[in-house]
Amino acid sequence: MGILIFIPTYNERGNVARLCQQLNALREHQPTPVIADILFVDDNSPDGTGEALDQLAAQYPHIHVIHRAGKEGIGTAHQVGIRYAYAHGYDTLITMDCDGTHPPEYIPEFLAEANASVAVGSRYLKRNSLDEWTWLRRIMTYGGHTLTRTFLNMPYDASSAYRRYRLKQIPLQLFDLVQARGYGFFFESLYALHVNHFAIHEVGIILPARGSGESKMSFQEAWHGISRIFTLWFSITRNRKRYLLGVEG
Ligand SMILES: Nc1nc2c(ncn2[C@@H]2O[C@H](COP(=O)(O)OP(=O)(O)OP(=O)(O)O)[C@@H](O)[C@H]2O)c(=O)[nH]1
Ligand SMILES: [Mg+2]
Repeated sequence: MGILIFIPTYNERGNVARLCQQLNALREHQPTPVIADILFVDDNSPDGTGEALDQLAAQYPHIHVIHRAGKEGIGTAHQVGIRYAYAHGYDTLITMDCDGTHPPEYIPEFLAEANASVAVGSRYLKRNSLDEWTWLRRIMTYGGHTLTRTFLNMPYDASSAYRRYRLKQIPLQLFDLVQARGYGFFFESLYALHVNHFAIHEVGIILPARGSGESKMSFQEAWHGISRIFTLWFSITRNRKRYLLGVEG
């Protein structure tokens, strides 16, 4: 039994302490305290996020940090978090961004959902979900959603990183099917879960604008993400069984 909250970081020095404070406050949450360990994977952020995290880890025994040598992508960071969670026997994994756009107060709702293998924080269930976002970021988000709905045939918010996985219901091999190293990780992993009939539940969330620091969603990253949707679509059109668990190929 145990909950791990996983958070990837790259240049989030101005956000880490506040997020840890908010997550620690959930330990007193009523009627259901959220007692969770927290794992950060930092990619040697030039702004010193790694050192700030080391200080937090020294202060709180339930906070852990993995340091990687350089920026290796958000997708591979999530793979590290997922593998850590399985290796340490956690039965529930929550993943979220560090920039303040994923308010921790939704975590009790993610945990309360009892049946689905995956709960996804969705930006498309509430009208005012993206009110604080710039129009450019909204267009990118809706554009990506239209593509994943159309080409991957999934109704969910497939690029949302705010998720809850019940690891005892999902074999680790499911994540071996995912190849994307960047933002494509999110729709590729959700696609693999979807085609293997793992129950997916959506929780409507309202996203504030990013806290301090800058977006890592560069034009190049966005382009990689879009081309990954088409690569994935091409690959599943050629081989429908490519993402089925237990099927070679
Ligand atoms: N370890 C690691 N973390 C990353 C990397 N790229 C992004 N992140 C983190 O992943 C989370 C999401 O990144 P964001 O820059 O907020 O990207 P986004 O949420 O898609 O876009 P915006 O919120 O519009 O900026 C943040 O906590 C980042 O610090 C990376 O290459 N490695
Ligand atoms: Mg963000």
